[in-house]
Amino acid sequence: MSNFSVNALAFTWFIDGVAETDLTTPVFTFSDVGTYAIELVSSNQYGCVSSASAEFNVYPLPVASMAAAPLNGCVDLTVNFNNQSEGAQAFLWNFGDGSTAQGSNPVHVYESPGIFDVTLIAVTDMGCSDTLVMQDYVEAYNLPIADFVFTPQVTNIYQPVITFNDDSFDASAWYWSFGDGSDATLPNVQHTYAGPGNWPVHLTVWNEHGCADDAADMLVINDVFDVFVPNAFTPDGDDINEYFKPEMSGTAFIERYRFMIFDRWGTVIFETEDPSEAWTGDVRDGEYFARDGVYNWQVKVQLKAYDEERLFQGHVVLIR
Ligand SMILES: [Ca+2]
Repeated sequence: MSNFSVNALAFTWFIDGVAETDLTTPVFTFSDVGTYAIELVSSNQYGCVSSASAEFNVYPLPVASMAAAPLNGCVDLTVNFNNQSEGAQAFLWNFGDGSTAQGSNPVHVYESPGIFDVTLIAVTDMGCSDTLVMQDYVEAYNLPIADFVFTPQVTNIYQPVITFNDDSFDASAWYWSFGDGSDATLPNVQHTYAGPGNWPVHLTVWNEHGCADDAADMLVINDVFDVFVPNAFTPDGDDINEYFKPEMSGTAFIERYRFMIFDRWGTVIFETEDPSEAWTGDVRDGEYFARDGVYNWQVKVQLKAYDEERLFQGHVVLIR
């Protein structure tokens, strides 16, 4: 307390009418909230008395309190904070990762893994504050890193067994999707493909906290067989373009082969099971020459590693 009395020798301080001390400049501690009437009675050497009074307010302290959810999870971890303080009007948050916020219910995203202390300072309109530190309150888990390799890198259907090896970091569970409807849950697996194609392989891994990462790659299984067929030929004896025959890649993989020519009524006028044999434009093994015109052709192939028969068809123009 400050004492501005003049020409006074003795003092008595009253709080709410109760004499508390004779000290000139006492120090009072108020432990209860409220408004206090403070009176100072001063007297001089002649016994003359004078008094002064003032009101003194003791404001309440707030009580800082918080809740948050979720308290742990994978990065980026979004946490909803909820102020539950009593008697405060302003709220200052420190999320422990270098970020701060104001307000009653902030949302914070933890982008880096770690264990974080969260601090809430609750402040009243009168400037009274309470600070709450929640130690190790939020834990953000790191993600695993998904990666894989497979061999052979590029293959064909005669080498359809592919070995997949996990090359992930911090993985404890695996899910493979091989792109053909098959899957597996082992870290290292072999898978056999049924046919050629570009197969999108996908690996998802999880770490011990259930945090996930994905990796993808394209597995190419080449077809071994293709057919190229001309659309015209001229069997006129000039040694130029005399034959009609499908040109094929992968003839070594052929199990069964049938090449047929039809006339306009759908009658077979030439057929062979020899992939090297060509149509020379005759009918029924040279019985007579076919006329100029358009002829339908058909190639049926059964390949050694395939279940299904392949059918190719089109038409060719014969010109003499
Ligand atoms: Ca010719």
